[in-house]
Amino acid sequence: FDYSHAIVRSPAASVVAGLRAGDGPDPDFEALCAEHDAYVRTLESLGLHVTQLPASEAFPDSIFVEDPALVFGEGAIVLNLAAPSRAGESALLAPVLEERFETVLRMQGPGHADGGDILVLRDRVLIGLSNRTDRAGAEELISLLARLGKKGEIAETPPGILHFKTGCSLIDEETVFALAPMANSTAFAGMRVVEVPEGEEKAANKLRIRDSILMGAGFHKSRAIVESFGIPTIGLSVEHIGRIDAGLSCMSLRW
Ligand code: CIR
Repeated sequence: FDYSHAIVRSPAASVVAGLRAGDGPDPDFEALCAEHDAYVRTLESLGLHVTQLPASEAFPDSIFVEDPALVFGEGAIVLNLAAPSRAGESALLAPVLEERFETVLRMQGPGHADGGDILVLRDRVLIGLSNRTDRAGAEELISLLARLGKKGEIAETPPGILHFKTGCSLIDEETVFALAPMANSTAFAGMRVVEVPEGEEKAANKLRIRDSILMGAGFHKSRAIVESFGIPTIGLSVEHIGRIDAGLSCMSLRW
């Protein structure tokens, strides 16, 4: 969690047409920008050096920089995104990573993987299969992770959940906060699993940065659970970001 750097991308006006599974309302552009701004300021206030990339109108979902790449101190991996409207985001981000990392590996396909499906644990990297991450992609990713000295492991994302991390996040290195359908996953073997309270499903995607946890504002039960671990929380509005199926982890790459 001891990150020193983050990359984010400013929202483009096209973000209001971002992908979503349901047919809910569009986000409001100004309100979404305010949510994004507050997020960036929070990362900075926690001591991260944040690079803010320019908005890209051609890619409505490109503010979700977590999905086209995986980054570690040891190097970066450019991923193959499954959603056709997002596929070009990898090429958009790759040069930015080339400038910052000595080692940049690339998925070649034919498989796909989204960063939102990847949960980095202390001793292994979980890759959740989902509508965006297929087995071929996960297997290719395991071999790329091995080149960075990391062990990848395949996990399942329950149906109806966009990304693996839509349904879970870490409280600390031993503790995962997970939606009920994921709580018994064998992927979390050896860890403590705390269930997300009913009615607060959108609180599952939190973000631990150093000694704090960023979480959606208003999820009082979840906040009390997290704080019972002695970790201060920072509540951020995710109402408009949430309208396009996103949460807090999606908006940055951290290392
Ligand atoms: C999408 O469907 O791809 C975007 N509207 C939301 C992506 C959220 N990303 C993430 O959870 N890592």
